[in-house]
Amino acid sequence: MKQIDFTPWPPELAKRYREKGYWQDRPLTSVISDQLAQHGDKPAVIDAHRSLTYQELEAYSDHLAAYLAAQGIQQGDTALIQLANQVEFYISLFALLKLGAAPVCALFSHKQTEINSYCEQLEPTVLIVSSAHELYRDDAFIQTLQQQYPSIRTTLVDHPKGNSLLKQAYLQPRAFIAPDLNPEHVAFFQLSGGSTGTPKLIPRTHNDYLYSVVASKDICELTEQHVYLCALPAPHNFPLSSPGALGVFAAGGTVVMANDPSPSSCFQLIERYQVTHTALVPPALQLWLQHAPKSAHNLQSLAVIQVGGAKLSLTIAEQVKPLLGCQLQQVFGMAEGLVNYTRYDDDLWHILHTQGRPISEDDQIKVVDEQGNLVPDGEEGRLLTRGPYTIRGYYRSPEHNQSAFDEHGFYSSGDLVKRLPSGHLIVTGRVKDQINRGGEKIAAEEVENLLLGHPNIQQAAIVAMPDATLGEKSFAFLTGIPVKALALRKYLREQGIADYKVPDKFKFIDNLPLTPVGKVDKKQLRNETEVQQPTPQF
Ligand code: AMP
Ligand code: DBH
Repeated sequence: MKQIDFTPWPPELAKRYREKGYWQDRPLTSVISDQLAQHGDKPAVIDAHRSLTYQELEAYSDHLAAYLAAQGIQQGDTALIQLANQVEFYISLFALLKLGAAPVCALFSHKQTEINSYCEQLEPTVLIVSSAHELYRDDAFIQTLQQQYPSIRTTLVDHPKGNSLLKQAYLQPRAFIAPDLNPEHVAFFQLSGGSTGTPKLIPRTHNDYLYSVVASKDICELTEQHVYLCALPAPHNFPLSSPGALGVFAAGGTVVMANDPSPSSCFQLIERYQVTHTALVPPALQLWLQHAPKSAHNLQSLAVIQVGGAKLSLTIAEQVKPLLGCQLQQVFGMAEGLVNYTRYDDDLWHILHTQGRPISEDDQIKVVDEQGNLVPDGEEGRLLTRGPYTIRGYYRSPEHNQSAFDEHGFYSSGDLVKRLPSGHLIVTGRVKDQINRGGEKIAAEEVENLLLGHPNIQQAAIVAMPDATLGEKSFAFLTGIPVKALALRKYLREQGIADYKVPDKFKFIDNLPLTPVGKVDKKQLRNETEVQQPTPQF
């Protein structure tokens, strides 16, 4: 039987995680199968077009798994899903999980460059995509992928409104004979925001992910009464697992899917389905705060808004209760593992000022200085972590793993934090070469490499510049023969990268500033972006 590569936890830690009951040796799909006896008839998930009970979600994912098995897809294979926020996302994810064919779930905003990189790394056997995405409006891109990656045997395209091969495959009853899965093995791949040239894949096992989901569900006290609005892109680790849709399923609750996190998409759904919980990035929360006071929709059912993905400012945090009438929960997580939550019974200061504390008492945290020495509580340092649901290595990236993990297997997230005596963390900055554009992560190197492909460009350095709404925007400093920003945007779009990765600003300069050791001095460039900002007028 083929097995998907991943870096295992050392046996003594694996033993501990089992003994402490974190690893249950159960498949990730148990989040739905466990509900069938008691909540089989309850709505599990609702989108703009349909509503599925737990029984239907289980049956449809079985049918689709049986269909794929009949096509020769088997345990140890890999797959790629690119769907919008629609019930088919969970049907497809669960079908592939049941088969033991590990999918990567691309964000809907991803384009050729990202999809090619995932296919290159995974050699998937299955593609499940939506014709609502510009890449799949016709067959051209799919054919290119099939030629380039002969591993692809089955492609199922969904059409949002009409019938589709995907819908036929899951609606048509077929008996599914489930293979024996090893919950220690890879269930699926998460996406890293990354800081390198190619987007790294994160292998997550059944055991580690299920633990993070169930423990998150318990921290957030979810029950079958709760209704969760999935407003962020469904594959993202936050709305999938913190506690996200999987946590809501594990509690027997209902997931309502919004097309996007805007107030115009979400407020009506909150009222209509009496939504109790949701998860937002800070810029979306800001829009909600602006629109809620004048909205005709009744938002009273909302009990908790989780906010994470990027740093939430204190002034915004303070407005949640007064303007939305619900509890704020800060969440600081990463697709690589570690997730921190403020707890409902934390005092107000910790809820407003910190990004929470880890899920597990076995989440080990080190805060270190540049030499790797531990710094005392309350002082800023780099965050290192390992634990029962934090990966020990990226997929097939031995070189990058050398620097991303220390010799004791601690993952270096690239975040600067302060730890308080209570265990809460405050995110104070970042050392990784990344821009966090309102929760959407941009690996500077990936976009710099694309820009270097332009004939006029000699050098490229992308840094974050402060932005009132998004927290950060991206600023590209370039050397070479000047090209207009419009032309550079067009060039990058032609390369097929997600729109959010296209720099917000471009500037040609004579030379990039260098540090004493001769590396591009991004700190100086960041200072330069602040100079560019208009001074606020009072
Ligand atoms: P990724 O590794 O792409 O899943 O992105 C995770 C990163 O997002 C973290 O390492 C942080 O840099 C950032 N992040 C997530 N949540 C928060 C938060 N609540 N506050 C500040 N930064 C955050
Ligand atoms: O930004 C993230 O990646 C993130 C934020 C909140 C995350 O992965 C999570 C919670 O699980």
